[in-house]
Amino acid sequence: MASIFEEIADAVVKAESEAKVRGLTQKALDEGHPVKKILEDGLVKGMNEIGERWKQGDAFIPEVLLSAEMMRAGIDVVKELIIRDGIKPLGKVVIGTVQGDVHSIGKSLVGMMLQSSGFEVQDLGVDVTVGKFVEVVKAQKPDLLALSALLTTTMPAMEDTIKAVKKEGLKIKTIIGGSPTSQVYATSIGADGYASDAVSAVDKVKELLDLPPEIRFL
Ligand code: B12
Repeated sequence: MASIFEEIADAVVKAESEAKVRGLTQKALDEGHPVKKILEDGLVKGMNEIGERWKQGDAFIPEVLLSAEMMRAGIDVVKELIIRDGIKPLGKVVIGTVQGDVHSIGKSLVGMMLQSSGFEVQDLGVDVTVGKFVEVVKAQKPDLLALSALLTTTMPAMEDTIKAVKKEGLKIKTIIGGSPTSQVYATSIGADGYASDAVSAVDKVKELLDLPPEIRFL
């Protein structure tokens, strides 16, 4: 018989309904299992599995996004306990698509993968002005700022944002991505990192924050 953790992971992968994931997560809590185990062996495990399938070409983006919704529903159930148990995120990330650009799918995937790997992610959405990025970074003091651009015409907004954040003297790592960008471009605008897809983005963020590659929730 499958364990409750396997059931949760399976429900995230299959993404039948949020209610099912919520119910199973609550059941695991009622049975007295630790939140960390519910996260690591259930919700996050399921999310990682769908991420792996996508990487191998065995799952498509809508399926990944749906599973992410399932994971979020489960996390909602354990949220208060996460805080109570003092489970700390690996770091805080602010992500957004830069000014003038409304492409959201890749950015959301990156944010979601980071979240399922244990980072606290604040997604500012699309068409985010330089001023908004600076304002949020000043207020939230995240460890890392992640910028997405899908248009060649909006790439310069990445440079403007990085320059503006640095000008404020804020100590923060930056990573960029999106199809027209590259490592060469990242270096040229002073970004600390670049990644070509959501899975390698997680590895790169860990590297930038000096975290070991295999680490999950602290
Ligand atoms: C869907 C789409 C749209 C949708 C967006 C809907 C949405 N909610 O996102 C709509 C219809 C709104 C749209 C509009 C436009 N689009 Co459009 N769009 C696309 C399309 C078909 C797919 C993009 C996508 O979602 N890909 C799937 C995701 C998963 O991939 P991704 O975005 O590349 O993200 C991955 C990586 O790049 C990386 N990544 C992404 N962000 C980040 C961030 C970080 C920090 C990191 C580390 C990694 C990372 O990881 C992601 C996951 O693996 C592309 C063509 C294509 N095949 O790419 C054109 C494309 C991007 N669009 C294009 C254009 C021109 C436009 C318009 C100007 C069209 C018009 N004339 O109106 C408008 C611009 C609107 C605006 N101001 O932004 C061009 C851009 C050309 C260029 N190089 O400048 C493309 C390439 C199409 C083309 N071949 O001409 N578009």
